Amino acid sequence: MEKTFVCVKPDGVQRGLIGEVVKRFENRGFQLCAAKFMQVSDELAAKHYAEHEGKPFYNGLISYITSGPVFAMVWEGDNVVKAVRQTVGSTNPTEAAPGTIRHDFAAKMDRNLIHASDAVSTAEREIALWFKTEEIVDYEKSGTNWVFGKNS
Ligand code: FUP
Repeated sequence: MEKTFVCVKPDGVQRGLIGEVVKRFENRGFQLCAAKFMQVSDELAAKHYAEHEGKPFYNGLISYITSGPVFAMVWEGDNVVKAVRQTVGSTNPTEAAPGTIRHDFAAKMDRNLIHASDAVSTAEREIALWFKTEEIVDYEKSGTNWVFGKNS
């Protein structure tokens, strides 16, 4: 099944929002496949945000993501990339829809709490960057059919 990469950024960790984020994805029925609490190195930050290198906000972005520990995760499910982005909300919290994580807990783009992969190809790249293959746990989650079952 499809997988995506999600990371509670340093502001989310410091504000005690790890549980809130995990709860929202559990509530939707997605399956947690991997998680780790870690300090992001400058090297990992640069690889993760390589597409933004040279932009005016790049240096600040690297300082932000390395400013404290993060909680990195892999989630699995049908259309999980799109669904997780929907729950996360727009990059700018003042444009995020009510009910999304960024709307409900953030106020500006420089402190938008959470990262989630924006496409299946991005998810594959980010999961490989942040996790070793053996850190991804493959298991049967009970009740999966009640979330992802088909009627035909
Ligand atoms: P997202 O995928 O929603 O995290 O957004 P992007 O990949 O476009 O941007 C990554 C991060 O860069 C955002 F979380 C916030 C930051 N950013 C800025 O600070 N200024 C910008 O103009 C664009 C992005």
